[in-house]
Amino acid sequence: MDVATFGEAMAAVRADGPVRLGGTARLSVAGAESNVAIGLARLGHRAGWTGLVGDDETGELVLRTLRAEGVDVTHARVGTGGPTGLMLLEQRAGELTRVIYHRAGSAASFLTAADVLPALDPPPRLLHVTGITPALGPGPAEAVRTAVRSGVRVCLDVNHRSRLWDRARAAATLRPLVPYLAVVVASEDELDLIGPPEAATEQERVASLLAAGVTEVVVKRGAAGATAYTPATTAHLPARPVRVADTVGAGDAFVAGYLSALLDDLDLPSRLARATTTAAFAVASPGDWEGLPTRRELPLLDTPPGTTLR
Ligand code: KDG
Repeated sequence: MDVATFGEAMAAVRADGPVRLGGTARLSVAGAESNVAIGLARLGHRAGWTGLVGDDETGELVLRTLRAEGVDVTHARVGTGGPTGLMLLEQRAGELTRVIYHRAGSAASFLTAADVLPALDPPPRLLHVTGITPALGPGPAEAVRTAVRSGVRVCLDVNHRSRLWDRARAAATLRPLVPYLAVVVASEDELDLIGPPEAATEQERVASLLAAGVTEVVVKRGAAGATAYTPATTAHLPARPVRVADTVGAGDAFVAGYLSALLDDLDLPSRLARATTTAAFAVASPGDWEGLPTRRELPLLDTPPGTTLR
């Protein structure tokens, strides 16, 4: 396996307007880690997702979708706890999307270390985890703590979800993971959740993470692009300009592109180039992952706007 990941994958219902007004909506699948797994599979990597879904039709939807996308779900299973989680997304005003979760007590909140460890044997080249999973409950938090200590090279995307927990709890949970991390991905406003409390600037936070053994720190800046730091070098790339269709999932697309280039042994600027490209595909297409590119499609955004390929 190239990349193993685990977390909560949910049914996602995207409403055209405010949920309270009803109207049309579209049913799909969401989940930060499963989005990354799909992105990597589309780029031709062997990606496996582990998690618990409910014994219900939306659980079937999750597993069926991941299988159809070529994600290995050997270690995923129907849990004995609650239902598959549900996430509603409403287009609230212009490009402002509001998320409503129905995931407390979901199947995924019963995940334990025992559920995820089999996916790390034999060890994958990379393990990808996010800061969402430890917010789901004590079992998932323990699963993350145990998995990151397995000796596999770990990428953590901070992915703070303020609807799940507050920043103080997130920081107290995530900071102790640092000694086990190889790659840290965070948006500008998340870096303080993983950097040391005494650090005041991005440079100090990054320096501390690198000193603790993290080999690369990647800071996402939305439309302003991203910066990647290693102990030896720094690279920055602006975001690719695209017409915004849906920004949800762009961060996961970015991670998929970045890890794909890392697995391909590309240099730092090329990792950012692939990451900003996959993120741009996500931003330009509705849905969390539906618009993600295959490897052959990566150059498509190099064509001028309005191009028709015949
Ligand atoms: O990263 C996109 C995610 O927000 C979405 O797929 C669902 O994992 C999710 C979450 O917790 O918000």
